[in-house]
Amino acid sequence: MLIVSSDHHLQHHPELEFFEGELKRYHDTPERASIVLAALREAGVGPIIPPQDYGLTPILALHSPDYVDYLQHAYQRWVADGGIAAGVYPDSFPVRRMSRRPAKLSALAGFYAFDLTAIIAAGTWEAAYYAAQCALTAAHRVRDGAGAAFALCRPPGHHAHADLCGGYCFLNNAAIAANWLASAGSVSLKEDAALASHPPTQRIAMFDIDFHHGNGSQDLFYERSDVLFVSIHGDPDRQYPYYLGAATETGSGEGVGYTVNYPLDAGITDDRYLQVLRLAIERIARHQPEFLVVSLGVDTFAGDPFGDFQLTAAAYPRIGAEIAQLNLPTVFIMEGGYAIEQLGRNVAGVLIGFQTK
Ligand code: SP5
Ligand code: ZN
Repeated sequence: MLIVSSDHHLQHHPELEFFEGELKRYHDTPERASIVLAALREAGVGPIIPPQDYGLTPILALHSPDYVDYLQHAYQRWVADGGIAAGVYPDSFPVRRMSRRPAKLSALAGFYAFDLTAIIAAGTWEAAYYAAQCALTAAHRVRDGAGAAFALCRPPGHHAHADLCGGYCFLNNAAIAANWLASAGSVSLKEDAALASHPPTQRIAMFDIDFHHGNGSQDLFYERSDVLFVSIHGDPDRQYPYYLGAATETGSGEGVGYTVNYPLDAGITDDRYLQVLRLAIERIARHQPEFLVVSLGVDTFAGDPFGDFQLTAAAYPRIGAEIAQLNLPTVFIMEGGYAIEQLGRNVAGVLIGFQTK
């Protein structure tokens, strides 16, 4: 399977995050991506290629221009305004009944974030930009017949909305890839003018199997029927991101019926998880998508510091094999997974399970 990976993510390395009431080491470490890459190399999954650069157009097709401008310049503006060099740390949020947009750029930190963990440090924009390019490269190759590809994106993306960062996410890599696949006829890519003439695709499915609900992806496609969004995750009644991800959220307007959430109880084991996965896969098959975009997080693993599921390492090849049953051109996008010791093996497990069916 084709792997798209870039070293630009190394430039994003915030030191600290507010976690359970204390400042702790930032969970989304550069080590995470290095470990996954090493595991894929060792398992002989490849070839491994660098991303192409498609520019800002496919990013701006989903994210608002003011948000993208903010992400690009936030760090320099923050430091120029006297902010700490460690990164942009919001201290206030425009929640209910307080939502004006402040004039001072450094005061926008909370305006464009929904939690305290999307720290914008010196190299964050560079890393986020190339993570999105990795996702686009994988989508492009799959669109051109590669069968399947894995984009080793870091920072992850599925929590990011059109104009909100959070949950270690800044640009929604999976959604950008899905949107590009859905609209390849109208979104031109800098490096490949020939793509501009490709007819628009009708149906895409996004399958989010990160432990956390993909609130950003859901919201970006909530009113659309061309991109089906299906997510299996820890019930938001007890788990982050709390404020989205219930089974009662099914889409709105044109999109009614095209958002499908499977919130699950704590402690779920391999067999029960696989049952739910098969239900989700049946729903995806009914959509008859032309392409599948999988938000692949392995924080469903028993040893993960965030998740409360009980999946064993043996679940991951089974998950990959079930997804392969859909028989669709598939773009895998790296999301979460924080049990460092087993992270590489679990991600490789899904991809190898997919390949061997
Ligand atoms: C991409 C991704 O996986 N982002 C995850 C962001 C998770 N933020 C969680 C904050 C909630 C912390 N509560 C932890 C309880 C652990 N016992
Ligand atoms: Zn997660």
